[in-house]
Amino acid sequence: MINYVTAGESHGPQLTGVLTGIPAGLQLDIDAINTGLAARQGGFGRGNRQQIEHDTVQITGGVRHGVTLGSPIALTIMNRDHAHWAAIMDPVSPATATNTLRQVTRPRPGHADLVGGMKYGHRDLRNVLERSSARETAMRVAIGQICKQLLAQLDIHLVGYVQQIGPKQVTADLTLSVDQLQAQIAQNDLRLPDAALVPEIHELITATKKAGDTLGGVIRVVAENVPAGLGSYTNWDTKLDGQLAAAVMGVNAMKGVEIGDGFAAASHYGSQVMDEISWDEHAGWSRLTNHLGGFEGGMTNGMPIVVKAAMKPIPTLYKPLQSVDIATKVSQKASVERSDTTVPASIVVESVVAIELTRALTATFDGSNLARFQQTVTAYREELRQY
Ligand code: EPS
Repeated sequence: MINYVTAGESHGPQLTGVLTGIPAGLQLDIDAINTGLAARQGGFGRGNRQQIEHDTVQITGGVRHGVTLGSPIALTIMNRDHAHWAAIMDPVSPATATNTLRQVTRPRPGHADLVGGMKYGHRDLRNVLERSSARETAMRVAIGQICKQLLAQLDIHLVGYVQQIGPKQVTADLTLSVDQLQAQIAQNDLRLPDAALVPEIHELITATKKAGDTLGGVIRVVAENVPAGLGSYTNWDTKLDGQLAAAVMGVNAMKGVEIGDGFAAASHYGSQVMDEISWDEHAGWSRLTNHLGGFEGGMTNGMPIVVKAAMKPIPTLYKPLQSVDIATKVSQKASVERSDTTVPASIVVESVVAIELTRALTATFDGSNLARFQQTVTAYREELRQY
């Protein structure tokens, strides 16, 4: 079963990732991983940090001649900005008067600063913000894009896109396929499936930036051709929708997760929400609708998986909010750190969904070797079709 860990501070030397459990024999497309990293960096509303970084992944373990070995995959993404922080973020040299400058003592409301400092006993809140920064999500995207490549070998495809930015909501066609969605979002710099609102949202972002404020939004991820029966109804902690929700909520700034119709289902009648069952020789078992977003009883049901995430506005504001200095206890404005007005978090949410689906598949089927993994999943799909 796959697992992963990331390490690294935002202005430290590098981000590090270790991914275990990817089958041997997967030909990695490094360019595609880097395309995912570029998507995370790009988009309208990004701050100046992204002009410094050109995120590319280096692979230093678990892969030979471009093909996975089945051993842990070690990944590095360099922080170019570290050059400007070399002394202050030096991992080894003892602290001195000069390399501890730029301390942060005025926590930003909504960020991890204050509680992180309280919990870990840091008096310089830089020790918190360096790790809680969304910079870490670069590594999750690299890992997620590797998982996405494995999923593609099973003909499972997914995409994350933006449905809402601030109050501006796109009325997307919910019947679009992953391919169609991918083609649509590639045509604008907001990952929106409908370009009509792009000029309006550009204006909103520009005005928000001018006002020193930030925006949140809603992200939707769709995954197609996921076999039925991943996850389990037998215990609360084996329900895959719960695991997906935890992974999505684990992305910085997420405050809500929905599966399928989510909260809207609560105000409808059961007859409007349950997806009626059908069967045919070719497609096997299916549902006539997909209100439940591909999940019944905590298990995938073979319909497209639909996950939505609500992201709060980025808490780092150029027009800072009220705070209290942790050194003096004097009420002051929060510290101002470089920030973004909006971020392309949909590629991050897409990546963590890819990771959780890969985890579920590798937990269910022997994932030692890609060819065997594919054969086993194909046989399983055939068995379910005939059930
Ligand atoms: C980010 C990198 C960070 C921030 C941002 C996201 O880099 P820096 O602090 O050097 O500007 O731009 O993170 C936050 C503002 C935050 O509050 O976490 C990134 O690479 O996504």
